[in-house]
Amino acid sequence: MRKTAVFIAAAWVLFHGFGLLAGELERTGKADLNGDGKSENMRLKVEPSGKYVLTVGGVAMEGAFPPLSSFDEPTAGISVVDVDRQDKYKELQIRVSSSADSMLDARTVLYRYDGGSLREVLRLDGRYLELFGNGIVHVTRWRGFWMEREKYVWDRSAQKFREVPQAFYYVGVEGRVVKSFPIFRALSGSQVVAQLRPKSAFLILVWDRKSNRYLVRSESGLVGWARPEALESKTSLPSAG
Ligand SMILES: [Ca+2]
Ligand SMILES: [Ca+2]
Repeated sequence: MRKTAVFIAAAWVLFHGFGLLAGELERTGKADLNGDGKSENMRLKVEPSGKYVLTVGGVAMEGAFPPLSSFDEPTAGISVVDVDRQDKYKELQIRVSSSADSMLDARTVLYRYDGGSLREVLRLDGRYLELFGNGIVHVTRWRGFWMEREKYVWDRSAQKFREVPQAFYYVGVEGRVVKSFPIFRALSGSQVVAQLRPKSAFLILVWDRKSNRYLVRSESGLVGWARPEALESKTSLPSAG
């Protein structure tokens, strides 16, 4: 893990939530976001509905987070991150999450402030963001029994993030067969490689995004594609639930 790169150059301005029963969450901070040597005042106000107002250097912007599954003990935070150390800007990250599920219930938005306007550059719901400071970010999403990892790169000329798609997404989760199910030769079609035997172990290698199929290696070393329904209903996966 490249832990040292996580939130590099980040300065958490205010972080912890407070336990108001109703009403808004408010966070304030001060930082130079556009590299002109002068600090901007920053303020985030979030309503329980998820609507928010972000004010930076006198520029106000309204937005909305998708509702959290629980607004019990919500936290809100603003922080300064550096997407790309090669440019003069720093980005403002705003985030709300609930105590119910800190990953699924996390809403994150990155903004860039150029001195006159605020622009959204990345929005993540239920996903974690890792910044490396060189324009590369990793976005991680919990998919029930595994973590999907996506890569995005900051395009300097277009001033936005672009995804770097992968052929497949690494899963690397072991499980055990409860009820027999087939693994298939191809992503589509019905040519069966093997019927996995009850109580046998298997390894899920990768996921194909387009077809939503998982490549599985059987206990005896055969490889084929499995349907997600089979993995969800006919197996025991250690991290499920
Ligand atoms: Ca400034
Ligand atoms: Ca920068």
